[in-house]
Amino acid sequence: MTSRIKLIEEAKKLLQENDMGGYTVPTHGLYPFQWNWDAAITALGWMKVDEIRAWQEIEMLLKGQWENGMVPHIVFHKQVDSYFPGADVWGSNRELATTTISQPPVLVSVVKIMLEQAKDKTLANNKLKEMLPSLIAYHQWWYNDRDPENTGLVVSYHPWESGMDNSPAWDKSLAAVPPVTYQYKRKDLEHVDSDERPHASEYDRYLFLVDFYKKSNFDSKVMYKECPYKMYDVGIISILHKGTKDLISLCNSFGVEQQKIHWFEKEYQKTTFAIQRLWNEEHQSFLNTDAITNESFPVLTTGTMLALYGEFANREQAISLRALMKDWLADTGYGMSSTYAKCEAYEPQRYWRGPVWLHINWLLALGTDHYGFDDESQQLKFSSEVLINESGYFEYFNSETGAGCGGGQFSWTAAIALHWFL
Ligand code: 9WN
Repeated sequence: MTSRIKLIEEAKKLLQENDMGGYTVPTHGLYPFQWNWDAAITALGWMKVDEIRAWQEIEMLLKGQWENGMVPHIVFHKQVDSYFPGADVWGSNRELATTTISQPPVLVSVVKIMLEQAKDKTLANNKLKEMLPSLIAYHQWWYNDRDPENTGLVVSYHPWESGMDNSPAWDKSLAAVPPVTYQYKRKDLEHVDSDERPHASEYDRYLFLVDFYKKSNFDSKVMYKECPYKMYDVGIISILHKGTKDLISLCNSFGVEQQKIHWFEKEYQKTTFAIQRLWNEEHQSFLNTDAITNESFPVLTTGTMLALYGEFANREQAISLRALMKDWLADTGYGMSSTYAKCEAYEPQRYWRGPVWLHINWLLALGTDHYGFDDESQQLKFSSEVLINESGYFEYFNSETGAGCGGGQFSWTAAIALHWFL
């Protein structure tokens, strides 16, 4: 058992060691650039070390924002060879190279927490005034580009966009994407054991999608019409929804014109109704659904449970989800396994098919707090603390043994520990 003071010192040191001068790599080697949702979560950790540096993390991420408002999933601030697929493969053709998809938009909600927790209020208010137009543009992009038919549900174009890359929820839809047939060399396997990473058959399709965006010239109309992978991802929709609620609140506090606020309120309302289409009576859960075939997947994941964080569940649905969560937590000892252990596809060690991720435990705890499910919230927090005490700051953890997996010295794990319980 490591002492609390030592854990705090280690977490702070870790952030400083992963600092590349304004942005933080998730971990050296395996992920040598700035990732979208990692940056947001890492900024929460920086708030406990250096507030100026925390705001800078967000500013650096926003440097990669596209003119259409998209905040990309990776910003390639510097050329580094230890990651595949790098900037050249994505072919964004921008002065500051980026990938051409986004990631779960937790950014606005994090910025709101930073503002609330800031000790230096003048700094926080000034930063917020500066960045609010970019945050507004980011959320407008999601609704305009990813829901051009006004269904109330945005779509995602890539498992990488979900942040939960090889979740079994994507298996069937990804299998329908053609594989690339050329040779390429993965770099992730030089850093991490292959039994913790996605299979080659998945990478072949991940790359097909990257090539498809390039061939479409990143034209949003072409991509919406022809992308061979389109998912109603409950995780993304929930995170976006909560973000929009927070954005409306920020816009009100900072005097943004009413017309803009009303536009977001309408989008918010639309999604509140539309999400009910994804509720499945038999499984008593919201289910990820293929937006091309309309098939929904009865694979229960932490992504589907994020509906609690999105505050989508009505009272009855919330009670069902609570019962499911109780059972889920009882099956494994360290918080929420990324896939429910009773699902056939569950694997305790393989990346997003079973392991526990600390930032997801935290998001789910915020969801349970919203519904007043105190026992589950405390359990999530307690088991997350146990993981850190026993295993340290790993990327993710074996859901049955608690052993650290993937990359070590991992920024978002340390940041969540600093923000949440240290
Ligand atoms: C692809 C950086 C990222 C996280 C994702 C996680 C993993 C990348 C990869 O690492 O994805 O984006 O190459 O495996 O799945 O959630 O943001 O930590």
